[in-house]
Amino acid sequence: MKVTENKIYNPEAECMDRAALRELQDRRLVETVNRVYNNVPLYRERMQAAGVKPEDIKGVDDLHLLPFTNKTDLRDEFPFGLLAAPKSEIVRIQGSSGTTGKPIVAGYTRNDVDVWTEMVARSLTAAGAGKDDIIQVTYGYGLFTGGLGAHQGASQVGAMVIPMSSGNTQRQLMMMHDLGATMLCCTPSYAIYLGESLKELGYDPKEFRLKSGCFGAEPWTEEMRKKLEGLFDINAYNIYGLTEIGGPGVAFECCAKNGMHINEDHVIAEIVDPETGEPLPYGESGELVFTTITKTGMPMIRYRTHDICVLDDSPCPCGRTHLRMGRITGRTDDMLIIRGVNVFPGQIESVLLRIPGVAPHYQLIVDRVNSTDRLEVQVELTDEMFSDTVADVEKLQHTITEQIKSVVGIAAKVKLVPPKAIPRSEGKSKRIIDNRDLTK
Ligand code: DLL
Repeated sequence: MKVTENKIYNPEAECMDRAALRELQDRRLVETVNRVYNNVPLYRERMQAAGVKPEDIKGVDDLHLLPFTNKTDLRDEFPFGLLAAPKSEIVRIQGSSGTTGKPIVAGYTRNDVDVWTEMVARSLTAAGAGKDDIIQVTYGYGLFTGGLGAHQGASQVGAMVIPMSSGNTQRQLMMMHDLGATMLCCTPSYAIYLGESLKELGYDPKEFRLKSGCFGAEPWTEEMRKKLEGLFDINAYNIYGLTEIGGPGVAFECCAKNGMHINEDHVIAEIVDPETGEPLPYGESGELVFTTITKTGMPMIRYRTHDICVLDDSPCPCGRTHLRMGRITGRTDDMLIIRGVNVFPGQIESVLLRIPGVAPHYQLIVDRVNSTDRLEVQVELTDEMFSDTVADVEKLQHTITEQIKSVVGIAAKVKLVPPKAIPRSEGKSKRIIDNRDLTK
């Protein structure tokens, strides 16, 4: 494996003395709290209900006094209710799956896009990127933050960007080979698929110039890292982020490959007990909560990510002083990530409820076949539909498949099952059967 040099994009910020960093966070938090209190009714009302005034927040030590925000707030305030800046200041909309059929959207000002770009530039630099690199971006371009985020960061470090977007494995490999890409940015599962397809398509891995990859947008494991590094003879780095906070680059791995540095001059991270919401000490596993302290378009205060991980404040040999987060080991809600796309059972349900002929009973079965996630949606037919002609049933199956594709954004296999075939439960119905083994 090629050795990655320990390069730091912005040493002044990334290696800042922790006491100075704390002062910076205190100041930026106070600014942010005032901004949202004065401009966003939801924050003002929540703070008033909790009996907290902006002047009560003097710094990070007071963070716990502030109420949480959640994905449902973005849904309820859709599309612009959480903006803290006039719409005329918003230069970009990015989005991701909501808990129902509608996506949630986040508005970014010019400042927010610049902050995000800097965070990705830091991430790519930590993975070895510089102006001599050729970076193939295979994350999807669009509302999803992966493609544009990686693209902006790659441009910022002065690299040559190949904006492939997702899909078309043969073409991806051809470009990677012919243009001599040195870095790959995509989901880890797709990277494995590309690596496995390489030999099948008659390429010799030695003909590739790839030396590293920045992989994220879905959970992965150390086993997957080993596999990826072997397939391409590269260094594989983890990169984390979410649309609401600032897309990819919120946290990223350095050459120590031992947790992802959180860009703490832009966000404050906490771990809380998912049940009680009480903050937990570093080292304990719990729900990750972020507060943005430099965003101006849609700042987020104590945003509950539903991602489970641990925070680590031990010194890192790379010299960066920012806290590290461990791999995401689970979710506190029912969100699934399938081929990098966030999927909520509620989205599928909203599709099914609109289609006559199906009963509101369904199950989602997720498998991983040859490193690729597969989703099967089993849907119960109504009694009337069950006695219909085969042609009608096939038409229905086609309609459901198309609508899931258009609402959720992924291809699912739809299997229609007879009435009462899906097991009923006395309590919460079991909607998801996830057969993927994320330890491999
Ligand atoms: O997935 C942003 C991103 C793009 C990150 C490209 C990294 C690379 P969303 O679509 O809003 O944003 O989904 C955010 O994806 O809350 C996690 O559950 C999951 N996730 C993102 N990165 C990782 C990772 C992008 N490295 C949600 N490991 C988050 C595990 C991840 N899960």
